[in-house]
Amino acid sequence: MVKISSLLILGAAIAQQALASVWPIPKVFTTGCTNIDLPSSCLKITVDGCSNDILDRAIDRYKELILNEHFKPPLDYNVAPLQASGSVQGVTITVATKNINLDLQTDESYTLTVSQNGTIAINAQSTFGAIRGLETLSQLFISNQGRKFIKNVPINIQDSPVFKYRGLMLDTSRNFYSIASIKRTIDAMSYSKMNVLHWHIVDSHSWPVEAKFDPRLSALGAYGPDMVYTHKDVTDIINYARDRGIRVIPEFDIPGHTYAVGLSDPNIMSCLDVQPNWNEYAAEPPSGQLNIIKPGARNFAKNLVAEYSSLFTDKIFHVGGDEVNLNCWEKDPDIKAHLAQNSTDTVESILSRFYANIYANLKVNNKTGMCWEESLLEGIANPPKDTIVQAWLDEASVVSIVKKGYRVVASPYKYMYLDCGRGPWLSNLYNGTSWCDPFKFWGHIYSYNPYVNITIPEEKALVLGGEVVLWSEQSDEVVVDQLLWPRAAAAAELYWKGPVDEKADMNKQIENVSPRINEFRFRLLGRGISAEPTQPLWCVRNPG
Ligand code: CP6
Repeated sequence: MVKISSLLILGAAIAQQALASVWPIPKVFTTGCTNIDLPSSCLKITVDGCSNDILDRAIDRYKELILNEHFKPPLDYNVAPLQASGSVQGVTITVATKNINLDLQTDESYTLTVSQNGTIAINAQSTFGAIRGLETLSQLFISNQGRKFIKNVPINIQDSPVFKYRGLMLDTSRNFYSIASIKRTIDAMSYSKMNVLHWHIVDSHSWPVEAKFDPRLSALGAYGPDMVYTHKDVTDIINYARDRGIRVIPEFDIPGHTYAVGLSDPNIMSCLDVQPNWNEYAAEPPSGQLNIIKPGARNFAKNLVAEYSSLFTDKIFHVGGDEVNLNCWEKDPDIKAHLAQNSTDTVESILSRFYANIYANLKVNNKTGMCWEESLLEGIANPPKDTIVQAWLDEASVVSIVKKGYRVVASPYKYMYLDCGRGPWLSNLYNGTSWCDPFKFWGHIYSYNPYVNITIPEEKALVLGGEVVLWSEQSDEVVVDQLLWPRAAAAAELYWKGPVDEKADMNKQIENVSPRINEFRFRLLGRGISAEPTQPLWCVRNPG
């Protein structure tokens, strides 16, 4: 009995090895022991059943990628020449439905079979499932002695994600990111099967997006005329992401983190640019929050939600709500005057009405709201129950959010903040370490379990998934690849295949995965993503 079970475990280990370079690892797969090659510079991919522009473009992309990519496992100079017992004949894709909606219902499951006679089949319920299958197929190819092979054929893969929401947040306010670098990030997300780009597009430091309702916002709030995303740019990015099965969820962070709004309309602001004791008014300088008592501020929020609800086509609209500072409003002369006249009001009740107004605007524009977890604290905001709440303060927040009945996206900063570990950006923020130090290595990200202390199935169902987050006080397009990759891919696999077994030895599990994330890092390099190394090449030369 002992023998049989250990043989089974050994068998599973060999099967894992056989799909060495696929990231994230598919849910279920079996492999064989022959190889097939890709004989010519031509790969036939045909669609059986429902096709559409998105799938047609994906097929063209993956054809190009498979034909042009020459992925070799690192240090393969000693690898024996592979023999092929057959050749790829072609790929047939079958998609069951015409549905091309990208939302929490999108079915990303697929099956992929590679048979010994060289026929390859991808079956999926939706276009986006087929695109996930094409990505996996592309990662099965390896180069050997100038030829391309799929090893360990026949291969049978049945794959689907555990979590519906596998996101990455990019902050384009603190520093600017070119459209090319955003698209490159979307490419890398698609290579690791992530499906949400959370675009934290504005913040206190700059307003880099065109606003038709008030052109001054970008004219005065952006870092320069060449650092503005026009409506056309935004649509271009949304379409680019959608082609890769990635939703774009915009965040317009209000009422805090809004100093840049004051550059065009200081009248609707409170505690604007308080110096030098900004820290009594804001989490970081420059201070400034919308003046929640002013009709002009309410109107600003209304116009903002209206304009960007139609520009950003996703159903979900993130309204921020993080790190508001009540002291900012308590010291505001307009608010003080209002409170003197209205004895039943408080700063909290004014803020509560302001939030209610924001959520009413979202409803008018047919959006589902998303917010940072502070909106649930102290019962001020009371967002509608269908609002998605993003947890970042603590792992335990995920539990308290689902206990309140809200759906949650997990981004605990101790695991998911990728900008951490590079010290302070302002000398007066210095207190030994700063922000979210230390740096999070990929294995730490990988070890996170969003289900910790959540056992009831109904509560587990409220955990939609998670997000890695790149704040940009100290990052821009020059360093974005190194900061995101391959660490974001660690989160991508965690949310695709589910968390690792907490009861098993965590170090051992991370060690088992490390050769594969290392290979994925080299695959990213080959695809133009400047991912950072995770280990010395020595580990490749001396495995185990
Ligand atoms: N900007 C905004 C930030 C942060 C948040 N919101 C932040 C806070 C603490 C750390 C890192 C980033 N820079 N708008 C919090 C959600 Cl440690």
